[in-house]
Amino acid sequence: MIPDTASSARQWVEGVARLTQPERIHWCDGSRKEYDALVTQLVRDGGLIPINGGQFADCYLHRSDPSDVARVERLTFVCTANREDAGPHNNWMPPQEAHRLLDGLFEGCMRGRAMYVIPYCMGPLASPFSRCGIEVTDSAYVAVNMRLMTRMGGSALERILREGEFVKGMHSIGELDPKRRYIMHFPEELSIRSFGSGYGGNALLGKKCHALRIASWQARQEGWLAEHMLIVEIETPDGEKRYLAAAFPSACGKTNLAMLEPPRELAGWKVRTVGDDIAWLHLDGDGQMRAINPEAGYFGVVPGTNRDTNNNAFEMLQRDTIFTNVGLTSNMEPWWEGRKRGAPALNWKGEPVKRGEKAAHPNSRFTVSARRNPSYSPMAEHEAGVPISALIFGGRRSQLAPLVMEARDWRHGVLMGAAMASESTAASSDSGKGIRRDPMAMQPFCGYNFSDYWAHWLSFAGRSDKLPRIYHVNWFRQDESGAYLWPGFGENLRVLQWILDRCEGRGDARETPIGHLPRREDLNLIGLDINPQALDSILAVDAGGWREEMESVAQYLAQYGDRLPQELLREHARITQALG
Ligand code: SAT
Ligand code: MN
Repeated sequence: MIPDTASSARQWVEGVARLTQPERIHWCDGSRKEYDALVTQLVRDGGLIPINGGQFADCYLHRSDPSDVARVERLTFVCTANREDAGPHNNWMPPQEAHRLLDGLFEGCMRGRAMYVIPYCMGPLASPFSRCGIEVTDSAYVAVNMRLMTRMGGSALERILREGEFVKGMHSIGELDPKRRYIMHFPEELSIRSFGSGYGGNALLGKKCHALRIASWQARQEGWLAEHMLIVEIETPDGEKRYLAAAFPSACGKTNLAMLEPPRELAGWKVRTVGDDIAWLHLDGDGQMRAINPEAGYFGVVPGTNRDTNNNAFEMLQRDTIFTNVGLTSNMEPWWEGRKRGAPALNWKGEPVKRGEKAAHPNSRFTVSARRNPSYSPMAEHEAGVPISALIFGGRRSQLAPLVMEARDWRHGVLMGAAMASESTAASSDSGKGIRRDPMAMQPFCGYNFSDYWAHWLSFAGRSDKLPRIYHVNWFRQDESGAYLWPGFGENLRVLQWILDRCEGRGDARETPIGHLPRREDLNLIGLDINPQALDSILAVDAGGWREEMESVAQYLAQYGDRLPQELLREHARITQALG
């Protein structure tokens, strides 16, 4: 199991051990036996709390440090040799300086602790599109989560030894001191160093750090895309399977859409999950875009999950799940806002719940293997990935953005993605309040200058004439009283139906300056309980509001200066002009 001393993997791990001085080194094999042993040890040390085994078999609760409950963008850096390559949207530090700082932090940090060596593969083990990495960590919680989230252990290590190349991830929880916390990326070295946090997105390095920040850099060099997208399979009543990939910011419903349950009126349609967070997109030899999900599990937002909002997720959480920062009922069941059953006794910090206080942290999470999902698509294991019919962008916008719109061509679609904006959520501890621009839902995750990223996106138009169509959706419009205008959840399938109809050249639409929008009669509304005025307002185009929006997009894009692709500006000018 432990590789040869001559291998680059072994040499790198030994170098890390010399720096961090662990008491012992544990090479993870990824077996169930090892997982159970790590869980037992975590329970003994208080890192995991067993949950009532009656309802929830083999489920545990982890309470993170109260200062460490979400990603911290302020402390996340992309360290490229040339500052411009990281771009204005990333924090940057010269690589040498970053290494010096981190060497200081990592020096001796694992004294008296075990060091876990986690070889993992992002994507199906046999897929040519998959990429491997090794995460070294002093957190057993990270090791058990990585086993649920990735293809981890012996088979990944075999592939690493065969290929000789892997992403090097070094992680230590340090003292969990927010003042000594950094999540640093070195795309040119294919390496990641994360110190001082045990939280998912900062500590499970295969996920955002590798599969998005480092992979987006590699993808640009190699001609593909690493995106913050779910991948969903939709089977029509005729048995035709279609695949969509959709980018929404964190905590905006990717997991719910990926696990959507069709409403009763749409019986005969089936929806299955390929991925809920990340998609790696490639063009095949015919110019067809195909997607793989690099992950093997879900790290999803818990609050709001119930039988009505996401029955598949609710089902899968009953077994082999690690909950982080939820509350507990008096009989040790996990509890969260929107669970709809029972009452909390303890909050996420383990204190008695006070009246009016939330028991679960708004960014509390579940970690569970994708195989537990009743709607998991077998195609998620397919080496060649799934063919993508349409790409969808979306944000949480209480105003302006209509229910759905279609870009008139690829270039317009790239601008739609670049102009995305969303209200902030609890997934990041420092994104502030209000609306922020979040291009392609990649603001926190794009590992290189957005100008170059948009140029890379635009370049696909010259490489294929079979590219997927591009759409923008918004499930979150509200009226003046704050009530949602669209029911969302399962009913979103009606919007996906229109999108698929359009892709097959069937569905109708009206042309507007901001794109093609369905009229009321173009949507399948059978059995849908919705107020006609509400429907009209989410299908309307507010030209004045859009003129202001385009002005704000222009201001946002201006910060990218001369590096910004002119094509994007020309597209912006075309739409502004059309708006009059
Ligand atoms: O914390 S994660 O980045 O893993 C989840 C999210 O915020 O999308
Ligand atoms: Mn995410």
